Amino acid sequence: MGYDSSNIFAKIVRGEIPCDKVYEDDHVLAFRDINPQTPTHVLVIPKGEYQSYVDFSQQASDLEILAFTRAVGRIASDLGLDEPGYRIIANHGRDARQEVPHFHLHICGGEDMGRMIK
Ligand code: IU
Repeated sequence: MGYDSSNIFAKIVRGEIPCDKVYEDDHVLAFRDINPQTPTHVLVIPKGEYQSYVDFSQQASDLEILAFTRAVGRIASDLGLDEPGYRIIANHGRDARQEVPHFHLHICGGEDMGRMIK
């Protein structure tokens, strides 16, 4: 199944739907999750059309991957999460309950999350 450009994050990237933006560059957009699971909960997405982690990691250009990877750490730092720490999560597919079919990382922090994945 191919990428469905009608998904909500595609609309956010195109500026058709607003978001609570925390970071943007040519390749990356980050915004606060509408239903935060932790005191700080930010989603980081590539602007390119990738449904999943594997699509992104296999199909994106080196520049996109570098920009994305660097942005994630920088965003977490800018959110003040380096200490006492944060969790990065990517849900892939049904069992992980990926809801939005545009690759995204969750940055979660601001409380002790225990050892289990939220
Ligand atoms: P998931 O990894 O696909 O399961 O996570 C999707 C997230 O997108 C989830 O945490 C939602 O709260 C979040 N979200 C959002 O921030 N804004 C939206 O308009 C929609 C979902 I729909």
